[in-house]
Amino acid sequence: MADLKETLKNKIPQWRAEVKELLQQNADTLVSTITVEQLFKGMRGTQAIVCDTSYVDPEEGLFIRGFPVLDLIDNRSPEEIFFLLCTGELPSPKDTQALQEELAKRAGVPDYVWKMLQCLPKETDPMTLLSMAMLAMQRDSVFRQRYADGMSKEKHWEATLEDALNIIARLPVISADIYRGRTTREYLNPPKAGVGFVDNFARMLGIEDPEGIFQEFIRRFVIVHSDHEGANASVLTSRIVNSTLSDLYYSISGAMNCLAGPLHGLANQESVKFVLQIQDKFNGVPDSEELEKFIWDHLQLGKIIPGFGHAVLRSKDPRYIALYRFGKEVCPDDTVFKIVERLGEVVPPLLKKQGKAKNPYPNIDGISGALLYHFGITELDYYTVMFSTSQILGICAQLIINRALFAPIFRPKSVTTRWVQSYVSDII
Ligand code: CMX
Repeated sequence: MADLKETLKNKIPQWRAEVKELLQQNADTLVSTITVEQLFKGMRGTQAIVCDTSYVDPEEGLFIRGFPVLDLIDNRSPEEIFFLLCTGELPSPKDTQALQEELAKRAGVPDYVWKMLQCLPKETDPMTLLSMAMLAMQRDSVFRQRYADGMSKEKHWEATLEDALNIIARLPVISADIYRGRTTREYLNPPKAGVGFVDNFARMLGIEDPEGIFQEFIRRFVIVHSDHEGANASVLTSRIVNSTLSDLYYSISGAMNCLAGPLHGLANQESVKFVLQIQDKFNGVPDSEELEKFIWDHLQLGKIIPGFGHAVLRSKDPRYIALYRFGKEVCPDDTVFKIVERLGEVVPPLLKKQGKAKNPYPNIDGISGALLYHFGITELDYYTVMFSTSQILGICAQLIINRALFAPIFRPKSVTTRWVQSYVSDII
């Protein structure tokens, strides 16, 4: 941790200087405009946020600090990815080990969290449990305590880093417990010192894994979900909450509540539900013609095909490609995987024919749930918890950087529909 903190300490003055210079020389330079359609349709495509941790190229997909995600997927750990997201540099093996050790020290979850989770009704949605656990721990926020003690603005990022490390250490433990609590009601295996995020998370979930294939899957799953720019709905939510100087616990709980929506983090479970519906209807894997008809009828009813399309990407999601390749290696004959594979062939031409979706290709949520299902995690409402547990790496990194750069409170201006009507009529 000393190494992560030291690296950040060395870099932050330069980042601050760069932003200061940009603002001094170009404060009024126009970088984006907004159309009436963007005003009414979720500001889609408006360039309104700076995020240095990752970038989504419409054609090539996710880059993490300049590395295409496919270059990181084969051999990097979540600790390395977190270091990279925060600093822009891959850590040395020594730095990685130091970070792992630091996280292991912080993994103890306070007792009141377990008590709270255990007294909630069994049917409580797992995302609600996760978000409540996050909020419950807010009392431990280092940022909150130091702020109350009069911490200077200069030090905000250090307190945010402290909160981030505590959250990253504890969240896999809480997430695994939520899973085991729902499935077996058994106590979890406590985290082991000396092993990393992935080994612990995979082991604590309690899936039989004699050859370590599940663990390998979890590593990939965490990396592909770790960050996706700064303006997707959940990350943007966390940034808005954090911009008020609310701490990471409040900010991440906000992101989780946002991720729980069907158009966002819930899409992976919706996608598996859809695949299971196909499996039931056709008693297995339909042939291409049967599937084409089924999909076309579905589209004619005005329904969406979960796991396809994207607000920014305009080609096949490389995160989908990464998990598809893995699935092809480990479970090519699994029925759910085969249906996913067939959907990947059949759906894009039909979405193109329908002519509405700007991106007709599969996204990550079109495959991640199918692989979880293959490994025996069949509780679909748990999938978003896995997404969230991975996404905290990127959110924490973004918020540490925002505090380091003194990001101010968000306050765009809203206008009324009457104002827009009057504005456009003046132009005509
Ligand atoms: N199936 C059917 N129709 C779709 C579609 C899909 N998978 N994706 C987009 N469309 C439709 C939209 O509903 C919209 O229709 P209307 O004009 O009638 O409202 C039209 O095509 C245009 O949409 P768009 O501009 O291409 O897409 P948006 O930016 O509005 O929405 C997204 C993006 C992801 C919400 C949308 O593609 C969708 O609902 N996909 C299915 C859910 C999903 O897989 N979500 C996971 C996204 C992954 C991520 O967040 O990283």
